[in-house]
Amino acid sequence: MRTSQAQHRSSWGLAALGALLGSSSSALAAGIGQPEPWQMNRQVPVTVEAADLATFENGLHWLAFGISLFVLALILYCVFKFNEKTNPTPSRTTHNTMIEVAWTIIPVLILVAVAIPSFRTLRTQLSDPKADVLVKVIGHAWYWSYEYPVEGDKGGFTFDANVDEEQQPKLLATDNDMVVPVGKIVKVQVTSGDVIHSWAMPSFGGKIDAIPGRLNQWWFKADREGTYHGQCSELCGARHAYMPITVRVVSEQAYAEWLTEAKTKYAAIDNGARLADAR
Ligand SMILES: [Cu+2]
Repeated sequence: MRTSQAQHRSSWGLAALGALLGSSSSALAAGIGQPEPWQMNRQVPVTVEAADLATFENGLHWLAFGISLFVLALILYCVFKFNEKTNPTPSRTTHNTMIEVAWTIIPVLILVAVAIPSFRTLRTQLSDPKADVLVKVIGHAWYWSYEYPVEGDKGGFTFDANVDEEQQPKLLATDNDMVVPVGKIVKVQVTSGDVIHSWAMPSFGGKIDAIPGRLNQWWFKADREGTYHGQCSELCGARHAYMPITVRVVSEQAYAEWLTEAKTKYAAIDNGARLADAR
């Protein structure tokens, strides 16, 4: 009876553990292009840079975990080995050159090891590759506008993207989306018309400030078609939380079709072609 009870209990325990692991692994699996409830990790990366960032971040977590364990072990060692009872007459040592050199050099080496992949990622992000598509992004209180400059017979329009509160995902959808082709280098030139905003796209692994009077630049190459959501990430005022970013990554053909459509659609709204031509 006792055995069967114990077995019963342990099987319940296993089931609970399984459920916990299952739920935590689903909590770890983040959404594509948008956050998910109970998400613990980054959103699924769709650019090489975003994947690099995720790998780098995971590595850092393990490193910090290892260092914490080491420090905890040292503390426990001191607590048990050098307490009043086990060590009634403490040593009066005040200096130990070897240890002092080691605890200076080793952290420096760790930081240098961390800096190498960090600077490498930063250098890639801030490099200036030849763009296939250029989009000018302007932050306003509290919406974004996008300009597609004239390129041959294409482009030459501008449009605003306001939050669409009727659409899902809630507060992440916009009435007009920025559209770019898949697998192409998209350069965004980011500025602001009023206060500082920040154009952030988690799935692309990037974020860049939109500063009035300054033109910031960033690029991405999305490897996967889909709809990706981001948000203004610089506290910019009352409706800061209501200026989402939606980027639709589509096939080259769909992009060409959208360009033609958009030129007519947005020119009809606010004479965007004339505005973009003037710049
Ligand atoms: Cu903002």
